Amino acid sequence: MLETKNGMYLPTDDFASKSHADQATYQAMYDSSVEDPEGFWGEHGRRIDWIKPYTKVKNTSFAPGNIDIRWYEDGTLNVAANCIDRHLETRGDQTAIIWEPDSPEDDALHITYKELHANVCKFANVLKDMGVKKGDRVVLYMPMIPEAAYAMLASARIGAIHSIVFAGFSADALGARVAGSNAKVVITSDGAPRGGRVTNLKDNVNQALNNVADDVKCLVVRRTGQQVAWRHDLDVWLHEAAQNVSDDCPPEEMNAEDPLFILYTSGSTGQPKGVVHTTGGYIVYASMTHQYTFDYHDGDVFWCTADVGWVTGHSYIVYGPLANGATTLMFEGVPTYPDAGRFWAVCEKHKVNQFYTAPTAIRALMGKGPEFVEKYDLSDLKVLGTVGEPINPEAWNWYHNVVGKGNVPIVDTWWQTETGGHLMTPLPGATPTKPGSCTLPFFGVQPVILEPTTGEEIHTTAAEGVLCIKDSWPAQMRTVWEDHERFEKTYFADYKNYYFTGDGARRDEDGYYWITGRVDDVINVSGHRMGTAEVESSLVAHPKVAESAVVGYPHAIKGQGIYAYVTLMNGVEPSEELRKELETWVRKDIGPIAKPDLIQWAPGLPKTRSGKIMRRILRKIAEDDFGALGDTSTLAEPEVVEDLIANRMNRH
Ligand code: 6R9
Repeated sequence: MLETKNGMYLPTDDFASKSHADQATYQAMYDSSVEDPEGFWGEHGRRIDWIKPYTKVKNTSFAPGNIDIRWYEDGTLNVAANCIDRHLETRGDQTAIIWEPDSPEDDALHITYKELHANVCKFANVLKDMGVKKGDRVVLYMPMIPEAAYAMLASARIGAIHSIVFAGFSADALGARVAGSNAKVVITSDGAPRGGRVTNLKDNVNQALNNVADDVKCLVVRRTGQQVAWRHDLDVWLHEAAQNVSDDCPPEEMNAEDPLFILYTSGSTGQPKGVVHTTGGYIVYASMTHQYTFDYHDGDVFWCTADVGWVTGHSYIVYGPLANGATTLMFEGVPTYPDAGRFWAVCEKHKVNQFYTAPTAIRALMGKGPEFVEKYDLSDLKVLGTVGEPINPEAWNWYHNVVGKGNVPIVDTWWQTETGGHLMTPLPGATPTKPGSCTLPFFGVQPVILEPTTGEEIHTTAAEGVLCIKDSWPAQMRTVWEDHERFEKTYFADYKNYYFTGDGARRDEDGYYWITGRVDDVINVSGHRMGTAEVESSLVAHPKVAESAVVGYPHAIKGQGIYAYVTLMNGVEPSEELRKELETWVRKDIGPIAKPDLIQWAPGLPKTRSGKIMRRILRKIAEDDFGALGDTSTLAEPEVVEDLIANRMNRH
């Protein structure tokens, strides 16, 4: 049992002594990382193999009008070589990837580093044969199969920039991202089995490409063997093309600041933006956080349950673990198939040592009862992690007591697509934890809390406000794809000289951080970021919809649910059929994760006299907390609020 003191769970002496960092080591390393970032990152950059070693470490500016972020800018390297080739001599026969398929009836795969090398090289040569060159964009729309990792690493190997679109996104969303990055090739599979059902990925790709361009090629992995509509001039089967290519492909020499990948993410305004991560700083930081946050040691089996379509899958299924020569587990399925014990069955089967998942999954499984966990031997677990949203203490305690049997440290990792890796997290051998707090910053990270309206930094230990970061860290995003102005506007304009996270936070009297949620119009549904503006623009694109406002509301499993207020066109009658139609519309337009949970027919929306929708009021009504609506005196038509309250959809 972990001992507690003042409500904090303490690392055991035994764990601390074997860990990469105990409390004293963390403190010493943290202090040196902020006092001398050049020296610190100069030293730790050498955890990566460079082709041409860097002489410059940090060259970063958050100054208004000159947002410029460079790390290791004169060094050259290849990320795939760091994730594969450099391990061949020492661990060529060690398993690099354990693949657990959707159905427990099917065999798992164990792919060694040698096999990974051959598979990635072949994949890279196939991409080259399809005309992909250094700097070209490649879009991945893939199930969780080893080929998704091969495709990422093959792109990195030849210097192509990958952009992964989560396979749960619709054909339309996929099309927009292919067009947005002007991609040459889309990589997909025939179908994607998940939870016993199959999504027809190739069909979605055909539909997406039909609307976008007529010269984008498609590389198809055979996963299910189902029939697919084939475009004879543009489609290539991987298994056929791979027969004719060599299993060796020399890695391209990349500059540290060459882009490694683009990943689209939702913001408070407009359509999702392409977050750009580069090569050197990203891989240094992904590998270092993977090692320290999870206290990963040689021989451990590491499992991150995310999808490679999200940043967590990029940094902690593929890049961080493989750069460290780890054994990383990739799971194709879902936590509740064939039953709610699947996660724990997989942990037992593959003797998982570090397990990393999202609070939404924990809450869903918690509701099914402890018996699904108790059936399995989880004694190999050494560290449990969470990511994606604040974890409520109830879920934290269940994770701690039922999964960890009271003696496995939990790391609550706070970070973002934009940050590339963990920014705040406990280290399991160093940091006493408090349920619900992401505790303290990682090396080199300087969080600050600002007063929201004045933008002044609050210097007292206990503080609450908006969360910003004072200085750069190596895996920080560098720009928005082809829109540096949007980068500056989104992250550096509201609070000058700081990186603005979009999150609110509280710092307690021990200096521990508690994320209070987004302060912008982004909602977090099952750990997935969704811009309310995106759902609104989808709804208003429907011919029967005049206007719409979307807000989040507390949801027991998902964290937040999507609540849509919809004003219909004159003469259109609300009906259950129309409600279904709108749900399907958004699902098709963006993807299943954007489907509104609740739709309220709103004859009018509360607006200021200047026509601004008062979202604060809409949030309160959606939360069923309309007793405290605050100041409504600036409303143009106060009576619309009465109607919205009377017909609210979420009643406790
Ligand atoms: C990695 C990832 C980022 C947003 C972030 C915050 C929320 C993530 C969290 C957390 C509280 C944690 N978030 N981890 N909130 N505690 N441990 O999730 O990236 O999809 O870009 O989302 O998620 O609001 O700003 P991304």
